[in-house]
Amino acid sequence: MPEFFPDVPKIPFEGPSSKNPLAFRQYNPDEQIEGQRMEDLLRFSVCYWHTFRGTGVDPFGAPTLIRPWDDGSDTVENALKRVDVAFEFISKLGAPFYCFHDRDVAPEGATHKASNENLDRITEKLLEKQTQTGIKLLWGTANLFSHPRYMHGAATSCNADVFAFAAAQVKKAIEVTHLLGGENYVFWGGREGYHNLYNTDMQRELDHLACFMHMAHDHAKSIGFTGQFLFEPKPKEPTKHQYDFDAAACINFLRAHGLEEVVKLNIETNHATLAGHSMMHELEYARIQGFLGSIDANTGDLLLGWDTDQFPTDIYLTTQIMLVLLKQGGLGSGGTNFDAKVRRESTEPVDLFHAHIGGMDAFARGAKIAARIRQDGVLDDLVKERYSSYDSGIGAQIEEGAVGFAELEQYILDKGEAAPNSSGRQEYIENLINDYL
Ligand code: XUL
Ligand code: CO
Repeated sequence: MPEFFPDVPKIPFEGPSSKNPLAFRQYNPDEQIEGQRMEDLLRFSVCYWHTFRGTGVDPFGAPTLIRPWDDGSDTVENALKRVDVAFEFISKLGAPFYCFHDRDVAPEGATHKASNENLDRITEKLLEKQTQTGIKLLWGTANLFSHPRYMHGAATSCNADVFAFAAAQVKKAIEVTHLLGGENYVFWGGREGYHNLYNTDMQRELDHLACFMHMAHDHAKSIGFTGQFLFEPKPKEPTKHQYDFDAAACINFLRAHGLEEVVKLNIETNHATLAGHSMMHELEYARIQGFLGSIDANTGDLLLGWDTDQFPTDIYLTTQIMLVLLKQGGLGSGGTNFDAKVRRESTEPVDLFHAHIGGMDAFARGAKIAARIRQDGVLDDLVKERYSSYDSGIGAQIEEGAVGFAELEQYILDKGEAAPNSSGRQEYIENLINDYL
């Protein structure tokens, strides 16, 4: 079997003093963090779409990325070869998982039947490679946005035939995910949103989306697929308004349509920032309500307003993410999927390794920092102290539901004025965090 990355060995852990660009400085799979192996806590995943299908094309220019193994055709032969490339890459990197959309791995055919046959051929090879290498499928999904039929959306399309086509496609994608032992199945809204409310029946579109997800869940159950369903928030792009805008909108949608028991969220950094939130906010909001399922690890650019899907290298960001993930005790069946692409100027195959090594090291470092912060209890102590007025007296009575407005009015009439506020100490806390970085 020819090697596609002949100059790259299996990436070793060499520790912080290493000068080897093809080594981990921080990510050491067996190292324990809060009683879990780093590999089991972080559950890194390589995404098929950016890493093996990205070409460097952008709205202003042609492909730039050099991928010697790829003949550029959308054929089954080329797709089969890419499977070898992908598993060599993921094995050498040492990531335990990968993720894909149906159309990333296999070409769309002239009919749904032909597409399914293509997918079956590739799935067979994916399964063989998974068995050979031990690499597992974190999640599968269906591409319901690239084909022109999905121009008005898929489950929210005004065209019922398109809804039916999308259903057929997701049925197959769930079956393939099940066959490959996928641990989750993702719904990212793609074109489920609108550009213009004058021509949109929002109520009907949202009802259709809910009906679609119920059908998906019914089918998953009927074939014995027990993987976690995940809904991925994103506020805009490609539509002006995506229905899965942010964690709050998604959770509301799921609860309003009786899907809260069967769907959690897959939260992506660049989507959080597009929605005007920090990633930490989105994670914490989802976590406190029991909806934090998995993450798409990437980052946007502070100066650009679109979904740049860059690899995460900011230690503040990864520390904040890990503070929330550790509070939850990890991601369960979820993982840390690099939904990120190398810049179109990073043209060589080896750049894919630099990108993933950097992302994995940034997360490992963030995890270690977050664990130290948690071990010292500095934030816990500060937060506990800040809310201590609710631990006894009137505060405890409020939390217990033992008082109402009348009792609280009497309390204030008797007291005259509220107790003085203490300092929020924001700058002190920010300095404290810096001490750990
Ligand atoms: C798009 C995006 C998707 C989903 C899977 O912005 O994040 O790749 O992660 O469909
Ligand atoms: Co994503």
